[in-house]
Amino acid sequence: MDSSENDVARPLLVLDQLPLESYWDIPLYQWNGFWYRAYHLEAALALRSQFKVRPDDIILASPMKTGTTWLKALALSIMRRHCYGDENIHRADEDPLVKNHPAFYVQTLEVQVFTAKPPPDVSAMQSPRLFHTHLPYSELPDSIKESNCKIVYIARNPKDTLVSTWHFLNHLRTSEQGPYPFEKAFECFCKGVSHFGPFFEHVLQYWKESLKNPERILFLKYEELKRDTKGKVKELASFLGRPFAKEEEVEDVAWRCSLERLKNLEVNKNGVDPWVGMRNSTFFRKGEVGDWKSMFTPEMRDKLDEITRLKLEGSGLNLDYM
Ligand code: PAP
Repeated sequence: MDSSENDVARPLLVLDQLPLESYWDIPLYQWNGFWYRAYHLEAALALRSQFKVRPDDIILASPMKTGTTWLKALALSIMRRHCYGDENIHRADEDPLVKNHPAFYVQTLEVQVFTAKPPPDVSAMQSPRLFHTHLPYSELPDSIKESNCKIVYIARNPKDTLVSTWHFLNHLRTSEQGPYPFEKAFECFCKGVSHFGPFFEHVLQYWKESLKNPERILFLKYEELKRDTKGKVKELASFLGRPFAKEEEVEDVAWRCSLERLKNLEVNKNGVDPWVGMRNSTFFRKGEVGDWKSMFTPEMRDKLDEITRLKLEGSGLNLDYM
């Protein structure tokens, strides 16, 4: 983006004309079928009118809490691994992840970039640029949809996504407020009300686009990445045009980006993100498949499984939800 474009007027947003829902006691506004906080929506509109994509940009995309941080770390490590050199394999000193949370390097367009007024000048960034978005496919800027830039999406089973979101959003509550009732969070999720939700429509949009255009959109699943990390890391690197030459390199990237390593880095134990003020540690929790069992009653499980079955029916997508 040229700096002159920073002056482009932001589209006028008349919030009080939009459908409104209270989500975790926070107002969410509906725009073209998806739910947003006011400042995310405003940033999304600025992004749509101002972002100038490059054909070699890489856009990572996800709903909330489906593996964004892991994917950011992996894409960054794959794209930058030539900087480490063979002699640095398994050495941490050249690793940007030691100095900053992955979100510092791969910024979320509608959370970190376009919420600033004016937004930072991303045209100065070296190619290939890496960005992330939580926006649904339909709400991406046309410039991204019409370009050949690569998009990598990560999805996760809905029950673990909800539990992960519940733990994360509780960090934003005061001790007087206490944890938000899980039953209410569950009902919102089932109704489709969540940041950038409905969850299923978000996932299905990217899934359908990835089927239409597999060279351009890679669809990953958190559970598969856990089950076969090295296999999926290789697939990601090949998709990004940076295939691995040696098995050792794959192991190195998988190790650099592992939850165990990132969680225990000083920056992630004690750092705070400069955009929202969240502690970096809140982005690294258990990373377990099936953690939903710690929160769901059998009735909740049956209800969300049935919603999932109906939503995914006929799509060919399996979200490992059973
Ligand atoms: P975001 O969308 O707000 O950026 P995101 O990174 O998608 O959040 O979600 C965090 C989840 O990914 C956490 O899952 P949990 O609550 O079930 O534990 C977090 O533990 C997990 N996570 C973060 N980094 C990694 C990693 N390197 N490997 C595996 N899981 C990870």
